[in-house]
Amino acid sequence: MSKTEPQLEQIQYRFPNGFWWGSAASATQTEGAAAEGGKGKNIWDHWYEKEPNRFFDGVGPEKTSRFYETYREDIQLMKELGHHSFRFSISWARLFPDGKGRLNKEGAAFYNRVIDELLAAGIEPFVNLYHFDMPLALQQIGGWENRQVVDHFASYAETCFRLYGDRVKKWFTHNEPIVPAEGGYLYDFHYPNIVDFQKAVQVAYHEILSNAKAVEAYRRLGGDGKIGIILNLTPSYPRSQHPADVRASEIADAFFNRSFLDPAVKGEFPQLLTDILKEEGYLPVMEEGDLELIKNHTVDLLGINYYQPRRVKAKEHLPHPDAPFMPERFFDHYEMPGRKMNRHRGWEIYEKGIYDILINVKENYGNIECFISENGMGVEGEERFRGEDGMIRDDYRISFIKEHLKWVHRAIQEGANVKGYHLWTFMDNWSWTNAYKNRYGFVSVNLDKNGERTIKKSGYWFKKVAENNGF
Ligand code: BGP
Repeated sequence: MSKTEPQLEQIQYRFPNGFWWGSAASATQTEGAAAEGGKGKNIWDHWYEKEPNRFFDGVGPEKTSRFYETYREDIQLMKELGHHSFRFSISWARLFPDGKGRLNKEGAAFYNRVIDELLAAGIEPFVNLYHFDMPLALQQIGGWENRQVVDHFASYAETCFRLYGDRVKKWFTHNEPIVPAEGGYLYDFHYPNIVDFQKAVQVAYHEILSNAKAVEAYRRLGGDGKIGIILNLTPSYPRSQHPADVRASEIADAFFNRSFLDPAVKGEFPQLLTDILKEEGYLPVMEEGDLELIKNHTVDLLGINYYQPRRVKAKEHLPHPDAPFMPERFFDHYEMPGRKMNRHRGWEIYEKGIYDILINVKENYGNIECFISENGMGVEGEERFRGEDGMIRDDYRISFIKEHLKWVHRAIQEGANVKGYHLWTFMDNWSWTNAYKNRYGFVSVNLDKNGERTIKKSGYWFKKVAENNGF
């Protein structure tokens, strides 16, 4: 060690006691064993069978990172990295192969083992119920388009609370519920690849209703933990302060953030969004009592996923009058010159965005208890950073996390009620249609060596951050 190097690490950014350091993952992206253990098919299994070409390098969801087999070893690695908490999702089709009716006992037992193993390792399980993975049998009756699916979801949620609620104290109804609506019904990046604004609105509305019904079930059963929702909040920045640019950003914000944030946290829909849907003739079909149910069943805890901002400007060209109706009828995307990019994923990196979200939640959403439930950097070709000792030196990921954490720290100093930080993700996993193109993990997964795990430099760094409660 050189003389100039400090002997003791200086902690410049210290976080509140008990801050939750950990990571997040989802069932379809990690478990593999897609056709094993009695699991039913979900939309990913089905879509891949139909159109394998839609997936990077033709890699599908059948094996992914094999967590179904290796969860014990993986949880030991989490422990080694000093994780306090870990969020995973339950695969609806593993628990209910048809989405409803018969419970698959083998699937139920698997999640029991995962939960017990986490607890034995001193890691708190955060359990999410829906992460983009509609059981195929329910998609065949319309998925979230069909109101019956809302009730099937509520009974699935209730089953989970009964099975695991004695040990799981942090529940989440949905992860990024806007994604199934925009991916599946507007922008063609999720099954069923429909482009239909009216259906997208109905899907989103049903997801919101299903959140309220699950919250209702949790409270009715006397759940003694917290129930929340995880939203991807993308702050909408206008190109300029010109009123037309500002208006464009407010509308984008209403469509993409407030659409879920307002009903989940405040129990009501933003007026601006309701006005637009009414005026354009796209209000969803609702039933009597729905709005009251939503009003009375808001979440206790908000998970915030943050990757990138959304920059917009006033429209420059009017859309063709016959073109399908899209949110982009009200704004254009704006490519800010000189923006910092993660070119592998094509996403802008704007660290201050995380602070802006937290301050918005503090000021406009009653400072609800929240945490960063996902943040991370997907990088292609990380093997080139592997040293002779076998470790991937992902310094770019360490600085990505640090720069975001500095802003989280500042928000805390200004009173934001943020309780933790979870990286996306623990170990490299299957990124939907990007499959294994971009790697996000603290731990690498070598697909050529039967999924061999090795801890990356960021994993060791994060371990110290968790131990020191700061950096
Ligand atoms: C979020 C999802 C995750 C994860 C992550 C990274 O939207 O909740 O499931 O995949 O984004 O994005 P991607 O995998 O598309 O690169």
